[in-house]
Amino acid sequence: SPMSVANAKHTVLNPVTPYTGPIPGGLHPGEIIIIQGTVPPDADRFQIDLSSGSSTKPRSDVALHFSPRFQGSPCVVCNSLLQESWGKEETLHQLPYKCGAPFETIILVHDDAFKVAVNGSHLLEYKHRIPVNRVDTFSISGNVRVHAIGYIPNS
Ligand code: 9QG
Repeated sequence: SPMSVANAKHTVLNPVTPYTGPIPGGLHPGEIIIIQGTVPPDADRFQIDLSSGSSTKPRSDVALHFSPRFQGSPCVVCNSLLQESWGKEETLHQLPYKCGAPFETIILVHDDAFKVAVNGSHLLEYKHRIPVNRVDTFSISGNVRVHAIGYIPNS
């Protein structure tokens, strides 16, 4: 059945960006994060990061860096940051976001991968490089307005 922010156990409304906050209870397989927002006109890029802690110095490991890019050849770049180094990028040359338009992004946590859907359609899968049980922090930054972040627990 379709998931919406109405199903969320915890919701963060209209956060100021860049936003970083705790994922309530940490992240577990079966859980879902819903992000509703709007891409401003003339956006270059924004990014969603699921991290292990919120340290900036040294920078915390990022399990999922999800980066829609609007300039040049439109794409979505995913990667992980481990011990302050980026790994190999996984780039999808497809961009379901539109400058000036609202969106809904759903991140589903599976045992082996994150699955990301945008506006009701599956977009990509990203295999875990960092154990999900280390992820406890959500960030969103760049050219984006955020209306709501919802956390839906695994039943
Ligand atoms: O550019 O690519 C993802 O592979 C880098 C960017 C970096 C990431 C990375 O500079 O930018 O997108 O968190 C970061 O440092 C973001 C904002 C090869």
